[in-house]
Amino acid sequence: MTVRHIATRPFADQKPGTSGLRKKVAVFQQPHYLENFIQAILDTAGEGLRGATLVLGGDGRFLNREAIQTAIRMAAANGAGRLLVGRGGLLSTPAASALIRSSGAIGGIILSASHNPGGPDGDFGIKYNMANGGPAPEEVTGAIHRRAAAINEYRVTDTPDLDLDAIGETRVEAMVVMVADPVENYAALMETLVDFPRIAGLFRRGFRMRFDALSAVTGPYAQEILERRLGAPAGTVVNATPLPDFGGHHPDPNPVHAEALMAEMMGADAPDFGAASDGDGDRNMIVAPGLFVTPSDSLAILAAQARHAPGYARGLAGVARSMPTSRAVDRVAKHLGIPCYETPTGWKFFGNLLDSGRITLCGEESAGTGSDHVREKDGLWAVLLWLDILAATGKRADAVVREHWTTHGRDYYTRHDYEEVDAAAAQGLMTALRERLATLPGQSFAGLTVSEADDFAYTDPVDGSVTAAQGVRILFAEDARAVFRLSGTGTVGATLRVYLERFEPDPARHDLPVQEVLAPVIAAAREIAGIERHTGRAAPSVIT
Ligand code: VG1
Ligand code: CO
Repeated sequence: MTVRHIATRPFADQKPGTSGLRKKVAVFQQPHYLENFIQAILDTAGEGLRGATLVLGGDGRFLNREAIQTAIRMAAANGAGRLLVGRGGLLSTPAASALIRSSGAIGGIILSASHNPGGPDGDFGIKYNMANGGPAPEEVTGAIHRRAAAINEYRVTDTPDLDLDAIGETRVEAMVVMVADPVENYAALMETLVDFPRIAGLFRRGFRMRFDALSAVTGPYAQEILERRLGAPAGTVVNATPLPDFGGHHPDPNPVHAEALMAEMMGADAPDFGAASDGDGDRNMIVAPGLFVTPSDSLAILAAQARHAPGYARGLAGVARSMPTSRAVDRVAKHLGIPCYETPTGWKFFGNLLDSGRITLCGEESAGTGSDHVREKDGLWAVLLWLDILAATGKRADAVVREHWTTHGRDYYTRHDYEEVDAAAAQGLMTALRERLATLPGQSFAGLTVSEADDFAYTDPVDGSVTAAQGVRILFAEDARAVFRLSGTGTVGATLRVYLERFEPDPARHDLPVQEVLAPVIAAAREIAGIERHTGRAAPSVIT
């Protein structure tokens, strides 16, 4: 076969972050940039790649189709045996994870910058998932980075572009390429986890729902599952066609960026349930009529109620949350008598816990929830589990949330993001904060007294690996907490994330404005970290 060996030089910035390599589209458009990174992935897969199956798909953003064609030519040139590609080059992240697992692939390449904006001026990204369907762990992303930093050649066939829109099998030299329906395998998996006839009954009885796909990859999945298989009325799913620029949407499902859904759910004629997903379909946002459900609460509620769904009727082995996620799920775990693990931010840290059977459910404050059915967070799965719980209990979504608070107490929660801050200033803030940690306990700020302060380090209970410096935690004696860390997914400057929470056991105080309840914690956090002094910012750019 005709394999071309192309000479290249390393780029200094090909270091994967929280979830793969994310850069501005223009960065990926530099000659050899994409090819270098794909070659680094394939080199890291090594001999195992020869003759093996790989999964390939993306979230449909600008550059997706071109990058898919390049990846196909490179996989063939590097000796892969079979490539499973989603039709149109599409695969949501959880669907890719499911396909890797069910096809016996050695891994998968997912093209996505997830919740980051798309289009020619937006972001692009690429990540590698392992045979378990999960994001490559730290030692593998480290190896990919080292390989990319030393690369001098990549291999590619000179075959023409494939037709990505026709389902079927072709060959690129010796490699078989199968273009498959991106939804089918995923939808079949969902049918094994939740009770489809029971949810269909809900819709038959007039239950109204709005799912906003934000013109990103979940549109076709939500239409097939909600409208076609479960019988929700046509039009339940809006913004259902994946567009290269997401129709100008910022495909991040939170109250700020999903403002149309929020307005509808807060309105007089609100549907019974609202949901949205992100660019690559792994995040979910849940809105009850008149009430936004924080992702931390959603995780806790799903953990408390999962047994209603057939896939979880046997109960949960354990649960896990990322460190900045509120402690609401810890209370449920205690109540159920099951272990609760606290991991660094990023789904890759849940992999070993899921693989070893230590946990069944896990989640992050950033609208990520998932279970052991795949090794990624799964937006539509969380929506379906919510629907099944509503169908099984016959309760309204807002009632489920309020009853949860009455039983377990409410963890008031907010996240303040300071975006596109000068990178050196942000680092300076974190360094200064870390240096002060030992002196903080006992001191008071805005009426709150620091009880503990540390820099979170995680020891993986399965392989013993240690991941240090994952964010600063400040605990207050008043049962409140502030967490500081820098984002690992941004593409411009640095983003400082400040996570703020306070526990309230008294049901008479469960309906107060969130920012008001948290005002002392917010003030204390600003003071302790000297946010304005370091960043020049008097207020966050996004509050969720
Ligand atoms: C963010 C979130 C994190 C999530 C990651 C990837 O990372 O905080 O919880 O796992 O995005 O999600 P960071 O480092 O920017 O805080 V996705 O849907 O963008 O793959
Ligand atoms: Co995502």
